[in-house]
Amino acid sequence: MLTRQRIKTAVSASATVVLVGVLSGCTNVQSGFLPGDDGLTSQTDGIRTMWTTAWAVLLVIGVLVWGLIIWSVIAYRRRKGETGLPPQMRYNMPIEALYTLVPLILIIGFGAYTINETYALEARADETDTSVVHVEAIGQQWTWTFNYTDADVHEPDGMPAQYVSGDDYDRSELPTLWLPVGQTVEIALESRDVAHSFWVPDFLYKKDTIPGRTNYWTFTPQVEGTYNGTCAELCGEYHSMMLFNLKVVSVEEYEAHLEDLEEQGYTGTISTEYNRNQNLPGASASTGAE
Ligand SMILES: [Cu+2]
Repeated sequence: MLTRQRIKTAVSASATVVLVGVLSGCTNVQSGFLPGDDGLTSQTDGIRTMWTTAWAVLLVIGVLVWGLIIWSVIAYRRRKGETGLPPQMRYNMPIEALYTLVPLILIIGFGAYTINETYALEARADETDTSVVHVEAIGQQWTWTFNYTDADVHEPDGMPAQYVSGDDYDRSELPTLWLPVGQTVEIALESRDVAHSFWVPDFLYKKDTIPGRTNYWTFTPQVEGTYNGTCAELCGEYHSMMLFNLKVVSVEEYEAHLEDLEEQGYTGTISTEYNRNQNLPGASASTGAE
């Protein structure tokens, strides 16, 4: 009896700890412990919902499994005076059917959900839609080039983050990509040298820039603000300095910024002419015979 009492106390104590933990981190639980606020882009809410749904489902299953393990360890432990093996059972059809079916349903469910969400995230803009804003982000060791393809202007040369001491650096000196709020944007992602990755943590999405190919990220920024961006692919010695700003502004401010760039002489785009790789697959290789 005493043991049963102890088990009850232990169970209710751990339940209290879990509950307090969950309640005290309530806002974090709602955000799924992910960065950024709701609705920052047309994609963030879908990504956040997928993340939190997956965690919720798996946590329920986890609690069930851990509970069953702990219960059976305690309930079927060897008692005083017991010898030999416990009764050996061969199989239990209903339980075997259950633990085959439940994982199957889970895998199919998660698979379908993920594929669906991925197709939505990867959808390109309609080519005939003239309202879509086209920009180009080119990764290079260890900074970014930003071209505004529609307006045929570019941002000034980017610089790797200049650390003053420790993690201290001036964000205002980082290359900055401006985007208009509420407009669908298609970012063409390219690389001049090795694989990099264009990552805006608050937007809950990142995409690699691969030498020799163009990736696209199509979305609508929905909230004005300046967001931190970084390279998410270990790309060499100064990878950690490969930072940028993403500035989401009103359409008027965006237009004014493009005009500014033009007036300051940042016309044209800095495109593939500065790529370092000359030996990409499919490139017409100049042979040694020449
Ligand atoms: Cu990089």
